[in-house]
Amino acid sequence: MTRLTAPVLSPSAYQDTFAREHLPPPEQWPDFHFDLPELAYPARLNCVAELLDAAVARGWGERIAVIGASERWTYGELQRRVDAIAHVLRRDLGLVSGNRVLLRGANNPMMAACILAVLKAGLIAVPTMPLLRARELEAIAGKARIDAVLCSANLRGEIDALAGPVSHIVYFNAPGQPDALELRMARHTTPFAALDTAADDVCLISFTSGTTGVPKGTMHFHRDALAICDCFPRHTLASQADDIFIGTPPLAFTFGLGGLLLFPLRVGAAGVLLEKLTPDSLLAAIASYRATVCFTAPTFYRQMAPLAAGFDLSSLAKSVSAGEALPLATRDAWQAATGLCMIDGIGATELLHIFISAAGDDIRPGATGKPVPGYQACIIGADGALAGPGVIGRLAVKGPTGCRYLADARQLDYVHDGWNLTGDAYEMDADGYFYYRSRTDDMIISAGYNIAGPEVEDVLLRHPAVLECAVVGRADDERGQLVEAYVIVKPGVAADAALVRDLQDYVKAQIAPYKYPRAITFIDKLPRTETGKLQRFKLRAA
Ligand code: 3UK
Repeated sequence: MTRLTAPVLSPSAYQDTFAREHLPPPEQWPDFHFDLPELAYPARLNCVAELLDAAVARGWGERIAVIGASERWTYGELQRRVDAIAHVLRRDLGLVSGNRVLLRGANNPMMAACILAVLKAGLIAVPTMPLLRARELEAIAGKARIDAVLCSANLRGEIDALAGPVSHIVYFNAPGQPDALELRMARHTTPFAALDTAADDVCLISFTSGTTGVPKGTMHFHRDALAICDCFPRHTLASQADDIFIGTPPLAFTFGLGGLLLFPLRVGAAGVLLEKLTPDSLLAAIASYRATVCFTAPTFYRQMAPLAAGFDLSSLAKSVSAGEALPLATRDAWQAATGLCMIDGIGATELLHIFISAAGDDIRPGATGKPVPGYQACIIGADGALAGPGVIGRLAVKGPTGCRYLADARQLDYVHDGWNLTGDAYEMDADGYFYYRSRTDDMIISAGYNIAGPEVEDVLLRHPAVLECAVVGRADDERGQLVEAYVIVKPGVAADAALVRDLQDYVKAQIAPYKYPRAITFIDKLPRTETGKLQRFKLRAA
């Protein structure tokens, strides 16, 4: 359906008009709402001027902004590095405003400085995950028409292997190398004045960690980068200047970009940026950096829970789980191990960050929560009409951020009637709490019954033999689909026919028997994306 009000954009500050030209047509945009006073942004806005320059002007120059494995930069020091990199990009490389810069690096302070410099200079950041290969990078570089690359030296292999020509490639974290970014930066010691961008100039093209198909680029404005800071962390998480943020999501994933960089900067707090974290090393890092807020995925919490007793986690006040559904079994295990009541939150690359969540006394275990202040959500039933409490339907969301795919017909799938449809099947209760059931296309339909895989997984995860599991629908002649569980057993457990029967009986005793897994396959590893998401389609195809 076409809507009557088309969005009106303010004049762009960009010389290179690629981003504006490749936004979806206005009638395909979601509605945007700025219903909180803090979301009333001025028409000209550079998010890094706000997050960094304004922070220093406010007197936070000596506060710690980012912490890495071997460095600790104040807001002032981060600002000087960001300015030097911005000079390199604009003066040395001659990039013009609106050009796209591909970024490649793991979580570390230089990667953060590079992202901020790109935005401050009026260029558009295209961050990429460290594990991507040349083929995948080429697809992204082609689609976003990359003008330059900033790459961490230890990840240069795949960039050197790129087939297409990129005019500028600069390597960072490369001290001593002849053409390192660090050497170029040393020649620029003057402040860089942030480009006076329009609040609705695109600053970020984030490619979805999508499980299938050609990657989708989601386009976000300068104002969006601030809007996510002024919703979830401000209202739900209630983060403060003395917080120390830590966690695993890559900066190239908007979960990590917000949670480990933008959120701390917005309130004068610090973000710890560490590479290659394991459950063990993250616990050790929380203890040694005295972190107060942790962001990671449910499986990571599940793996950390049994190890937690060995670490001093007394500094940790808040733990945020996102990226995938949080099983109740995992919530309980983490709370038993640490005393912390997990803050679950659903976010999406299309919406930039978390839009439904709950913290503190508002947490209702089993529910993701309620719409974060600034956002609205509802459930759309099979008939396309609004569904009331107790009915499973498609989750629809709107707020200050929303989906704008870079030149992609799939915009029509994600946005309907001004609402963002995330692809999740959800249910609401009479109090307005939202309960995740499954991805819409992962709902298992077996012999006429609708079965949500995550519900069966949650039961299996409570069985003492189960380390991890995934439940999917396998095609079946008789039942349409068959409930199939893939199970990783705990060390020392015999994965045999007796255990299969035991697991099946265990499920039947706790939820409606028709939901029990008729097939159980024991495996060593579940297929996951770099952002920790289970790739159910790979299991279904197995
Ligand atoms: C799923 C969840 C249940 C859900 C993300 C926080 O995950 C993020 O973005 P992606 O684009 O994936 C979005 C999809 O992931 N999901 C995320 N969180 C939850 N399902 N409970 C949750 N708590 O299917 C959603 O549609 O990779 C998460 C912040 C920023 C993000 N980009």
